[in-house]
Amino acid sequence: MKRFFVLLLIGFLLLSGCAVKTPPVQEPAVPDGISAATMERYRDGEWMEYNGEKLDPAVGPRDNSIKGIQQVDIATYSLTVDGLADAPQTYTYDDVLAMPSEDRLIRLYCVEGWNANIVWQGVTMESLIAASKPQAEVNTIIFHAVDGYTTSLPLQEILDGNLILAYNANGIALPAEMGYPFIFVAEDKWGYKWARWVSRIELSSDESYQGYWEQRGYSNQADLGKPSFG
Ligand SMILES: Nc1nc2c(c(=O)[nH]1)N[C@H]1C(S)=C(S)[C@@H](COP(=O)(O)O)O[C@H]1N2
Ligand SMILES: [Mo]
Repeated sequence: MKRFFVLLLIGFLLLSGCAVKTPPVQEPAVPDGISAATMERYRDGEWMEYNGEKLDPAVGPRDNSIKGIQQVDIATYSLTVDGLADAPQTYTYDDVLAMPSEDRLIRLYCVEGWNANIVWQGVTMESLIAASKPQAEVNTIIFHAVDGYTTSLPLQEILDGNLILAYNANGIALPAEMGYPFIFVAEDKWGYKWARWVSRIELSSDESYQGYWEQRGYSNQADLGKPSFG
C-alpha cells in the first residue's frame, strides 16, 4: 500500500514537471520568444520572418473546419470559375501557378480569438474573375470548397481590396490544414470568409447569399473590428 502511494507521488511529480515545461497549445507566442508548441507547428522550409517581421506558423493550433482537414488529390483537382460568366474557366493547379502572382503579409483573425501573421502568395481574384468575362449583373462572388463549405463577398470589395487566392503560405505550398491547393485570403474579414480548399468560384447576382456560418447567424459583412455575430 505504501509503495502504491510512493509510486502515485512520483507519477504526480513527473506529470506536474511535464506540465510546467509544455506550454498550453492554445497560448499565443509571447513577443520575446516562441513557445515550444508554436515552434512545432512550423513546417519544413516555412519562413519564420518576412522583411524583419515575425511570422506565425501557417497551420493554426487546432482545426475548426466543418468536416475536418480535406486531402485534395491534385491529379484530379480542378478550379472552376463560372456562374454569370460569358467565358467560364476550368484550371488545373499548375495553370493557376503559371499565372502572375503577388505576395501579401496579412493577419488572419478567427472569431474564436486567435490570429496569425502569415505571408501569402497567390493570384489576384481580379485576374481570375476577368478571365471568365463576368456579366454586367455580377455583384457577388461565392466560394465553394471541397468540404461543401461556402462563403461569399461583394465583388466590389474583392476588387477594391485587390484580394488574392493563395497557394503558398510563408514560402511553402499551403499545407492541407490551410486549404491546399487554394485559400481565399479575405483581408480585413473574419476567418470564416477565408474559404479553404476552394474548388469553385461562382459569379453571382445574389447580394443576399449567405454561406455556411452566415446562415448560422454570423455577420455577412464580417468586417474585423465589428461584431462577427448577428
Ligand atoms: N472549406 C472551408 N473553409 C473554411 C472553413 C471550413 O470549415 N471549410 N472554416 C473557416 C473558419 S471559421 C476559419 S477561422 C478559417 C480558419 O483557417 P485556418 O485554421 O486554416 O487558419 O477557415 C475558414 N475557411
Ligand atoms: Mo472561424
